[in-house]
Amino acid sequence: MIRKKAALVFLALFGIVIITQNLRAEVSEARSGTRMADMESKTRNEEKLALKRIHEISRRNAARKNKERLAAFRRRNSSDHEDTPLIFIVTPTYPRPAQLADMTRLCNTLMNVPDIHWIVAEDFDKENPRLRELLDFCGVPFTFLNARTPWIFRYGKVFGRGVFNRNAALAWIRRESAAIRGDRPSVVYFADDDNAYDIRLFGEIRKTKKISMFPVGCISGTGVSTPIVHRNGSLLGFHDNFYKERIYPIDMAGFAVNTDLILNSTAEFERKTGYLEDHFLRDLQFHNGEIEFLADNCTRILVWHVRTEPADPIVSEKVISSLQPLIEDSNLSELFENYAVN
Ligand SMILES: *[C@@H]1O[C@H](CO)[C@@H](O)[C@H](O)[C@H]1NC(C)=O
Ligand SMILES: *[C@@H]1O[C@H](CO)[C@@H](O)[C@H](O)[C@H]1NC(C)=O
Ligand SMILES: *[C@@H]1O[C@H](CO)[C@@H](O)[C@H](O)[C@H]1NC(C)=O
Ligand SMILES: *[C@@H]1O[C@H](CO)[C@@H](O)[C@H](O)[C@H]1NC(C)=O
Ligand SMILES: CC(=O)N[C@H]1CO[C@H](CO)[C@@H](O)[C@@H]1O
Repeated sequence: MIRKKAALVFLALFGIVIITQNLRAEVSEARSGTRMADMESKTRNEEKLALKRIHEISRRNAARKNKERLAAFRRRNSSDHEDTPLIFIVTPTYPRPAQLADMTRLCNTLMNVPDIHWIVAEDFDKENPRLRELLDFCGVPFTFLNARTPWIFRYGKVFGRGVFNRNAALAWIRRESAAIRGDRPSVVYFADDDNAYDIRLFGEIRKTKKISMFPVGCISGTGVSTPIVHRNGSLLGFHDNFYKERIYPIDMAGFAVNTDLILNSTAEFERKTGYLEDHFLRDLQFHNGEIEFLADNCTRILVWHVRTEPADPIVSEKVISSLQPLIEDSNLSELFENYAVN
C-alpha cells in the first residue's frame, strides 16, 4: 500500500515536473516569439528610417545639383558689365493644358540668355502653384503677376486676349522696375509663351535705343510679317496678313521698345482684337525714321509665331471610369491630379 502511494506521489511529482517544464518551454518560446516580433518590427522601423534617410539624401542631392546647375548657368551667362542693357521679357499666359508645355519650352530658351528679367503675367485670379514651381526651377530672374480679365471681356472674339495682363506688366514696369534696372539701360520685349525664339534674337533686341522691329516667321497667310526696308535704310511699309487701318501692321513678337520710351509715355494695350500692337505703338509716339531695323536689316528670321495645338483639357470622367479599378492603387490618380489645369 505504502509502495503504491509512494509510486503515485512519484508519478504525480514527475507529471508536475514535466508540465512545469512544458510550461516553462512554452513561456520561453512565447517570450522568444515576442522577441522575434519585436525584432521584426524594429527591423521594419529601421528599414523605414533608412528609406527616409535615402529619400532625404537624394532630395538634398537633387537640390544641391539644381543649385550647382543654376550657379553654372549664371557664371556662363551673366555679363559683368553694368552697361549691358537688361531685357524685360513680358510673357502673358493663361491656364490651359498646354500651358506648362509652352512655358517649359520658353524657360529652356531663356535659360540660355543672360541679363534678362522675365515678367510672367498670368490671366488668373490667384497664384498658379504649378507655374510658380516651374519659374522657381527655371532660374531666370522673374516677377510673377496675376491679372484676371474681367468676366465681361472674357468671351467672344471682340476683345483681344492678353490685354489686361500685358497692361499689368506695363504698370509694374512703370511702378517697380527701377529697383531692378537701377541706372542700367533696358529694353522691353513682349514674348508670347507659344512662340519659338532663336537665342540670338535677344542679342539683337538688346541694341534697341528707342524702338526696333524685325521679321516674324510662321504668320498665316503671308508666311512672314516684316517691315519693308529700302536699301537706303528707310521704311517703305509693312508685309503682314492683316492691314485694315493699322499704321503698324506687325506681330506682337516683331518689335522691342526701350524702357525709357515706355516710361515717357502712357501707352497701353487696348482691348480690340487685332489692334493691340498698333494701338500700343501709336501711343509711344515715335517717327518712322527712328525705327531700328534689326536681324541684319530685317533679312533674317529669329522668331516664329508657331501655335501649340490645343491639348485635351483634362482626363475626362469617362476615361477615368474606364480605368476605374486601376486608379486607386497606381500612379494614375496622382498623375491625373498633377495634369489637371487648376
Ligand atoms: C549666354 O550668353 C551669351 C552672350 O549673350 C550667348 O552668346 C550664349 O549663347 C548664351 N548661352 C550659353 C549657353 O552660353
Ligand atoms: C530712300 O528711298 C526712298 C524710296 O526711294 C525715298 O523715298 C527716301 O527719301 C530715301 N531716303 C533717303 C534717306 O535717302
Ligand atoms: C543695313 O542697311 C544700312 C543702309 O540702309 C547699311 O548701312 C548697313 O550696313 C546694313 N546692315 C546690315 C547688317 O546689312
Ligand atoms: C524720355 O524722355 C526724356 C526727357 O524728355 C528724354 O531725354 C529721353 O530721350 C526720352 N527717352 C526716349 C527713349 O524717348
Ligand atoms: C512614385 C509614386 O508616387 N508612387 C505612388 C503611385 O501610386 C500609389 C497608389 O496611390 C502610391 O502608393 C505610390 O507611392
